[in-house]
Amino acid sequence: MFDVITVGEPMVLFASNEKEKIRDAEQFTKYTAGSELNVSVGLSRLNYDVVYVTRLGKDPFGEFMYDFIKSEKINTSHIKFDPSRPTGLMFKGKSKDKDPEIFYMRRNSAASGICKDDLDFGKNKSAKVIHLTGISLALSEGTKKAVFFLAQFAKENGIKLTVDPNLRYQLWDSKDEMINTVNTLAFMSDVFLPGLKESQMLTGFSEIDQIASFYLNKGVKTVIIKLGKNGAAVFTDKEFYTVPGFKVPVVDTVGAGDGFAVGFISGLLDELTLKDSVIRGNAIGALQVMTPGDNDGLPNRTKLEEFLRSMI
Ligand code: KDG
Repeated sequence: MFDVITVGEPMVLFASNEKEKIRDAEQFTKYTAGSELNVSVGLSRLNYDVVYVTRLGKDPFGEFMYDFIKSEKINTSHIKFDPSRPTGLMFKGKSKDKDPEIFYMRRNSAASGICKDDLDFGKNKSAKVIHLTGISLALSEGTKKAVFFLAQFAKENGIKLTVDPNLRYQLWDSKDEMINTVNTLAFMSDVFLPGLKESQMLTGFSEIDQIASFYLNKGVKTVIIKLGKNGAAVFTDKEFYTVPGFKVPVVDTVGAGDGFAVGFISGLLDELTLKDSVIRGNAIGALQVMTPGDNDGLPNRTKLEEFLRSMI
């Protein structure tokens, strides 16, 4: 029995050390990135058994990535190498008060060749949570099928499904296709985790209660709208409340949503209350924005507890 299964594309990330614009940057630091990878890293650091399904190129970046994934003790049983395609790359400008410039080199990457056949879990049919994002829906027809296959697998096996829309406009041909596809996945989720702007784009509504009703009426059990530094708004069919965020010095905002997912999912796995899971989500989101990479701020249990104690 796994704790969590997820599928996605890992990328080697080159983050500018000083310049805001990638074209002006001369020095970069090498990191790893990819939303579902970040979530896998965070949950593994909290000692969960996470199966991360992906494909890597048989190139120096794929080898670097594999070593990183192994060093993070993520379950590698569903990672394949594809010698015919490259590992995805991502570049990031430096910016602490707005979203940084992002440039991808990921078209036809090894991970865009992920397909349903990569998702054979044999007799080990069970996991406690499946976590999916809209990024993998956008990479190729194969990754889209893989994501919906896993969503259906969650439904059929009574596995909790968490979905983060993670809208990446650069990856979609059309806005309508993005909205329809991501909403189809969102409607299957038990817990839907959009950011405020994303949820406005996906529903056409501006108010959080209208947005939440839109998804609750489709059968989603819990809708959590992430409000950045203001925390998160939580909606179920019985209750609504907001949980304030933690005020921390921001170095880079990328990865905050993945940090939130890590904290929230770990709360579910630890059987915390919904509210305490959201507090943990806010805490790990805050820890992640204090570092320049996309997963380098994700804590182990000791660091998480220290942070929560320091914030009282
Ligand atoms: O959520 C953080 C991700 O956006 C980042 O690590 C890279 O997966 C990524 C993407 O597609 O932008």
